[in-house]
Amino acid sequence: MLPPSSVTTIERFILEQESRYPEATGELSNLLYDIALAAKIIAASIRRAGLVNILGAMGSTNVQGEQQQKLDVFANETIKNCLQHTGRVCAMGSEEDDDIIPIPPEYPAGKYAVLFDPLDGSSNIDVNAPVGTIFSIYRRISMEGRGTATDVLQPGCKQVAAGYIMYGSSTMLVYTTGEGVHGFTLDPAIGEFLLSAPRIVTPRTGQYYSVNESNFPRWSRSVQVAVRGLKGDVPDRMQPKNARYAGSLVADFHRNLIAGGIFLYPGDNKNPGGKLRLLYEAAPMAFIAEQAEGSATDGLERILDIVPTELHQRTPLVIGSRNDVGFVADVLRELAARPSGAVSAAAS
Ligand code: FDP
Repeated sequence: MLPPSSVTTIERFILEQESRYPEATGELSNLLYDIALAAKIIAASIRRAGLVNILGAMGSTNVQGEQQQKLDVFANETIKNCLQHTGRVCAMGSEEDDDIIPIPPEYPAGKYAVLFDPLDGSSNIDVNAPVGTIFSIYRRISMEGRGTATDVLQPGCKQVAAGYIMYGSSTMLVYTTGEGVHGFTLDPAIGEFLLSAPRIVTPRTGQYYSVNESNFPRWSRSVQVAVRGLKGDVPDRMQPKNARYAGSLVADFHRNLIAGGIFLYPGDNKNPGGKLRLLYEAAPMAFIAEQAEGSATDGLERILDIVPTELHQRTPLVIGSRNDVGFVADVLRELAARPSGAVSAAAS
């Protein structure tokens, strides 16, 4: 077999990016490797998840007599263990933990705050469908010592990096540090993430819309009209789209990022604030979407401008190709101005 002529590992790529900034200390680069390491450990564990029926269910005792952890707990602990001892992080926040996660006293605190959803879409695990990890990195605001709530409660526009790992037919890590969006595929044979999608740009108008339409009766009329518009109700303004919904944000977002499309999780009359978490899901995905020339809104406001007040705050989310998100935002705005009216056939 011939050696590959040009393979870019994630390490080489991050180092090359870092070398453009002579003042960079390398801490952010190392933090990104720490996350990549956690991703490899989680990916290996997910690959074995389908064997649990044969080898023993999660949460039960395995053949060595050890207690097996559920995958979401395992993913959460893995990320914490990979980040807490390095001296690069001052505090963490996880979708799985109620409160801010302090760095243990025996380890030094660093200059970054990291937020993560360790295993998003975890209901998909049981059916062998894709799941993901989402992460978001902020520079700390507090001056010294352990991190505080101010370090983790920052608006998305202050992120220095964000990304996700999709555990699908292959494992992909996609991230941005504000210089475009880059994708890497894990080569399991050598255990390295290799550059597979440099500088991802999402199409201006997409082919797909992704939304849980079983919530249709509980949506406001304006959301109903906007979703009907995506299906072809106002053809002069929006060509009909094809539906795709996996029920796993990372998988739905990733498909739309590459092929073009829009993902929506609006509020409804049961959950007016929506379902998805601002800090662990919406803000990091919004940073990636914008860096790929897409956009993200809660219907009224740019996601990246929302200032969080709570760690587990939820938000409605409309994210993806710029023209599609713009269409939905315009319809919501038009109907907020005249709630019982119809949308105009042509864009205002
Ligand atoms: P899950 O509950 O399976 O963890 O926020 C979590 C999330 O999945 C997203 O990944 C997904 O997009 C959404 O919820 C799916 O929610 P619905 O089942 O209500 O459609």
